[in-house]
Amino acid sequence: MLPKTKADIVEATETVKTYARELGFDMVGITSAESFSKTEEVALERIREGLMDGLPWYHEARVKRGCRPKEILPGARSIIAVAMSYMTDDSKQDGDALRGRVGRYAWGQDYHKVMEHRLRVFVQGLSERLGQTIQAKIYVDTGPMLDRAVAERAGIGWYGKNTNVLTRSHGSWVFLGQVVTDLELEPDKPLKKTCGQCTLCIDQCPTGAIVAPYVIDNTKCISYLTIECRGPIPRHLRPLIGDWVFGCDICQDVCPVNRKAKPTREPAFQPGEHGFTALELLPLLEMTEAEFKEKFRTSPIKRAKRAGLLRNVCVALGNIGDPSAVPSLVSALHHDEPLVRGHAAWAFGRIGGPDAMDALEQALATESDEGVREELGLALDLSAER
Ligand code: B12
Ligand code: SF4
Ligand code: SF4
Repeated sequence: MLPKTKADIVEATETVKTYARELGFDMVGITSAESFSKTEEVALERIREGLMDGLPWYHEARVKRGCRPKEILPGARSIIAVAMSYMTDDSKQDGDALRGRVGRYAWGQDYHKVMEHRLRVFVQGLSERLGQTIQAKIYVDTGPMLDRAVAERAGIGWYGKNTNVLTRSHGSWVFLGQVVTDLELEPDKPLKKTCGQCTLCIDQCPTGAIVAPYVIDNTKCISYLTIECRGPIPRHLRPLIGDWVFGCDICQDVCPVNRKAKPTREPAFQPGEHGFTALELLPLLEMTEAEFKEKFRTSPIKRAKRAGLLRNVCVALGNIGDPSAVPSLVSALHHDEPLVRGHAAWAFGRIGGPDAMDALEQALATESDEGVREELGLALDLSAER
């Protein structure tokens, strides 16, 4: 193939950007395939300091590979970074059912699937438009690359102190993805914006998970605790989770940049018929495995797995503290998963009252799991104090 002229590169870059927008990506930027050396340093430091604990799949080898695009795709020259908004209106919840909050990113369909499919169409179509076969690797939170670092270097947005990438037009309510490719394209420049003196996200995070500007302690973040954490939620953090049952948006809800965020154009991210802006809690406690799989089939919520979601539901009910939850929570005290039984016990301890005490004593008489027995004992002490 003949070497490309500057004009060819500019034309190809224009084609890439126009086509990405045609396919519904709200933002598109280009960066080189050079290594992300500073990012690698930062991420390895986070791992060594224990700030990424709890995510066994997030290890040093993964970070190193993800920060070296030419190891991912030999011959890589450019990375096409894309962002899609998931900002939708809060739908009004009628009635007085007990509800738990869901992170906005999970209100609609699973973005991994939606964006990955769209990027496959993009790469295919691009090859046709440019008249050449393109080597490409696609990622949407689906591989070792650090999606935020790519987006920042490609000028899509800047790092907020809550570590999210903030964009001018859509705030931080954007999903990020990228295509590593052998195409030669004109790189964009990173933006020069910063958070300035603002510290709202740090001040408002209920668990103190933003331990310094741009640094999250994963083990304290409600998003980790309600989505990725597979075991018990540390007891001292449970009261701070409030009514979040999947993810957390507090550090984004308070962000002034997000006040002007434009809504998404993407129908798949609308809560619609199959989406969830909030979950009605009590029916979830009765849900079978098959019902769980069916209800959350196309939703990111399935990642928590049924036991994890029910654990979260128990924590939220304990924090809401409404005694009308007691009859449903009794069934959770006898759930087949010890994880759920233990957190149901904790919820009873928080709600307190004679009915809760009775339920706890009856469960203690038959419970054989040591961890759950400990939870039951602590819950009895707590409800006795109330
Ligand atoms: C692990 C992970 C998590 C973990 C850890 C979060 C974290 N902050 O690291 C948990 C489970 C807690 C999590 C939560 C959420 N996540 Co998440 N997560 C990831 C994942 C898989 C890797 C992130 C990572 O590498 N973290 C390690 C640290 C080192 O990287 P970092 O936070 O990006 O840090 C950068 C900056 O802090 C910056 N930096 C560091 N020091 C300094 C210093 C200065 C001065 C500056 C300017 C910058 C700077 O450089 C770092 C490296 O790029 C990515 C997908 C991917 N493959 O990249 C999604 C991803 C980051 N998550 C995403 C989302 C949507 C969320 C949630 C909003 C979901 C929710 N509602 O609950 C929350 C937000 C919580 C928060 N405040 O970060 C989006 C973020 C989109 C965006 N606009 O930024 C991503 C990119 C997925 C995607 N493809 O869209 N997530
Ligand atoms: S997602 Fe919630 S818990 Fe995590 S850093 Fe933001 S405000 Fe804190
Ligand atoms: S709340 Fe303030 S400090 Fe935090 S990300 Fe937004 S602008 Fe930056």
